[in-house]
Amino acid sequence: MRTGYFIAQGATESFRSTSLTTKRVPDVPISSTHWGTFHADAPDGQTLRVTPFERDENPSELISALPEYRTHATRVRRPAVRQGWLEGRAGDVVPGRGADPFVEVDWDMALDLVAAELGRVKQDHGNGAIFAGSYGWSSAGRFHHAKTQLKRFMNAFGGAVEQRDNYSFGAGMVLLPHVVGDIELLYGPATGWDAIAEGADLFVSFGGLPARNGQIESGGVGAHVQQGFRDAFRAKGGRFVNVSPMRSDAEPVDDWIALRPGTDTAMILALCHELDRQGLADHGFLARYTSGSDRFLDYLRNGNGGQAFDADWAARICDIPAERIRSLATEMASSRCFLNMNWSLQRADFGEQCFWSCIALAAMLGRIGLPGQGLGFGFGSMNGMGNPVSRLPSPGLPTLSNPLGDFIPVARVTDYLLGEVRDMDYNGQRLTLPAPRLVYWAGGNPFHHHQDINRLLRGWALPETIVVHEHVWTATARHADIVLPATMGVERDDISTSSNDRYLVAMRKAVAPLGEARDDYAIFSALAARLGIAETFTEGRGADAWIAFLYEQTRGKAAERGVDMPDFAAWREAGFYEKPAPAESYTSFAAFRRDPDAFPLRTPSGRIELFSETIAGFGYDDCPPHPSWLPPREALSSPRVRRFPLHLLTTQPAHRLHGQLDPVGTSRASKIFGREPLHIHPATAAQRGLKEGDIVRVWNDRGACLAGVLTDPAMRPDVVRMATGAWYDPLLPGQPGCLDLHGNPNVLTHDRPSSSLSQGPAAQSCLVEVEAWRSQVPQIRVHSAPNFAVGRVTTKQSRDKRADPLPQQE
Ligand SMILES: Nc1nc2c(c(=O)[nH]1)N[C@H]1C(S)=C(S)[C@@H](COP(=O)(O)OP(=O)(O)OC[C@H]3O[C@@H](n4cnc5c(=O)[nH]c(N)nc54)[C@H](O)[C@@H]3O)O[C@H]1N2
Ligand SMILES: Nc1nc2c(c(=O)[nH]1)N[C@H]1C(S)=C(S)[C@@H](COP(=O)(O)OP(=O)(O)OC[C@H]3O[C@@H](n4cnc5c(=O)[nH]c(N)nc54)[C@H](O)[C@@H]3O)O[C@H]1N2
Ligand SMILES: [Mo]
Repeated sequence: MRTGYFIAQGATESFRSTSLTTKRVPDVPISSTHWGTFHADAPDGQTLRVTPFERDENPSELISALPEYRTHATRVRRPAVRQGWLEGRAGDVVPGRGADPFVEVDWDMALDLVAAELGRVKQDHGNGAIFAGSYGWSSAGRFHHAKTQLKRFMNAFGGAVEQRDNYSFGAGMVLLPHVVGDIELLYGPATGWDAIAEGADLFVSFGGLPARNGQIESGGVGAHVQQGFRDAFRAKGGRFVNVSPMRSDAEPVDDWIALRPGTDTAMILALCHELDRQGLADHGFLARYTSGSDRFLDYLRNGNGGQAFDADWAARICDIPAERIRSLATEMASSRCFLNMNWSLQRADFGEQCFWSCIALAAMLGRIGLPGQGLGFGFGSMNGMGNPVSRLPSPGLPTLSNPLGDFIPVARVTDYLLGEVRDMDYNGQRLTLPAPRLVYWAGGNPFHHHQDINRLLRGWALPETIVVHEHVWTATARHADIVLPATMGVERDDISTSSNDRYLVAMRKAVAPLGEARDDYAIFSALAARLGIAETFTEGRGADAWIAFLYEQTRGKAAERGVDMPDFAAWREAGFYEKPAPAESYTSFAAFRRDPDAFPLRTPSGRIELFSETIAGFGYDDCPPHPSWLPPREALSSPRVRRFPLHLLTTQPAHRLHGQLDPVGTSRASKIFGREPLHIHPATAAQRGLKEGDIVRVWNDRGACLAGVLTDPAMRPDVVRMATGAWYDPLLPGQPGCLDLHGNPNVLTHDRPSSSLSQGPAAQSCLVEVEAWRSQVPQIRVHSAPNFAVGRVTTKQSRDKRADPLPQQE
């Protein structure tokens, strides 16, 4: 490890990013990840040296973990097959997934097995029996994006069942087109921080602006800008109000309103009610720019069974003073106000309602479309929200079309595995799908991302075959039948960029692939050759040719928009291309505000819909046609609180990206006796006889995990918090319901949908209890290599038993 990198000492949540040097190492290849861009080389051919990108003022410490990660014991070095599966018969469901040892095999055998399985399932059951949704973040480069590679491969093969929407903002993504016509508010272009600094003086953020989340941007971060923009806003005298169960969500902060989680909709309805009551609502705006405001106002005034949605009502639900709600309403109405709500809030029971009510509040304030005012979603969720960037098309591997067209909403994966997608409501449709027989995952980690892992395990046991490409032995890889080792970003050339980032980085291979790892593209090309679809999949291009082709294609599209990019060779030589700053600062809905007839929204009314006839037509009890308060099924207000009195929030991890980097560097250093920290108020800990550093069991009726106590006085005493991403490490592998030794909070969360509209994930609605762990603390095993059966088996015997490999066709 190079000196100068900050390594977290002990179990704190504090992390710094600025201690990394930004000195340029001349002529060292550049590369990029979702957490930053850097120069990297390996003079000894093994050990990476990394230095942050010279244009990044505030690089993330996460890049310092990469050298150790690349060669870590958990790296998948060779193709491996689950022993029980290998010895089983094709078409059988062989028990033992997650528990059996693996047998390492050579590439030819592994590829023959996968090709034979794909061929068999397609022939016997059709492409609809294959599930290749493969949700997950993969790596930053746009060509070697594993999930996209898989999609293209499967489409070339005749299609497979896919996943729609995402875990990040699944509920918002389905709702927003009904309300404002598209999803720009969610992922940009968003109102620029430059516009906010000029145009706003009050920034109210539901869920704060956690600096930890600003380390990340999907597709690759060139420069980390979030903290700089926030500081600039405050330096200009902007006031910052954090509405969140946790103060640490926004430091520094001028005001902290510590409401109960899952109650923001109640608080916002009360703010709306207060604006209406005090005559502060902008009725001119409502009349001109919205439709259905009369229905919404009627609901606010009378819709609560005779009880007004007023500040006194909300105060009881949110557990904040009614006076503070009233004063905030006045403060908002008398300020140039920008509202932000983080994505996390809609990852909850009836998560659509908080986003919709936030839009209603902004509409009642009447500032939508004024420079730097109005609202946005996710400014505290990722680095690039509000980053002023010219919109250029991003390069991406074309996925071909899926002749099947079948999909599941992303978070319904366990229902689907269990065969329970029957007449399922989804955004006005009804979905019915049989359970899959073959599951294929590349670039994602369902044992990280999905809720209620014990239920997932029951579904995961049912397919005949599960294939995973991975570069590390995640829990998902450990629960697969065939695991193919994939290269990491630093081991290949690529193009990294994100629509919310200024840079297009010419990623260069810094080091040879570890062990026998191959690019996903090489793996799929070899499978395609075996299956007779090589030409369709590759179009005759190798990886180098594709990267040059995709870059030049992007450059051509940029030229059509009057932007002149360097040619491929010049771009590579420079290492990156910086997109030009936009000509003027951007505010969401500015054109619509200027002239709503000339620039109508793509909603049925052309206006912001505060009542949606379309959603009314769906008739969903759990998603009414206007912003509404529906008490969450699981929250501090639900009866369940008598058994499980603490609300668990599962936030994004400061020290890693999801499950990526978990066993190394600052992630490992942040653990307590190797367990994931549980953030808990000191009084709540004391009530249970717990102190800092103790090991606890966190549990409810869905599961239990171990964790380490980290006290934090600046959070609500009835809320606890665990970051996502500790690799699932079951006491009894393969057995649903057993203790997770490590601290993966998804053994505790429920996987019921946010609503019938979106079927989105609702992880934040979760109650738990915490108690001291008095037994011996078992060892973590998931940060070591899995169990391998002795020797490398290439015997024809087991191969022949499985299936005859298809003949090579290249
Ligand atoms: N309880 C709870 N759960 C949550 C959330 C929450 O707030 N609470 N948040 C959710 C959200 S927003 C998200 S986005 C998801 C994230 O869930 P995921 O995206 O599934 O998490 P990652 O750990 O990023 O998984 C990506 C995997 O791809 C692998 N990978 C990386 N590069 C490559 C490659 O080039 N080839 C191959 N074959 N594999 C590669 C990595 O090793 C890693 O295991 O989690 C969700 N889960
Ligand atoms: N370091 C790091 N950064 C990341 C990621 C990562 O893995 N690591 N993942 C990235 C990804 S994929 C995504 S989608 C984004 C997600 O971004 P978010 O979903 O916004 O992130 P979270 O950390 O889940 O939540 C943000 C804050 O919302 C607050 N919050 C939770 N529930 C409530 C509530 O009911 N009311 C209020 N008012 N506040 C609440 C929590 O205190 C939390 O700190 O993060 C991205 N950034
Ligand atoms: Mo996400």
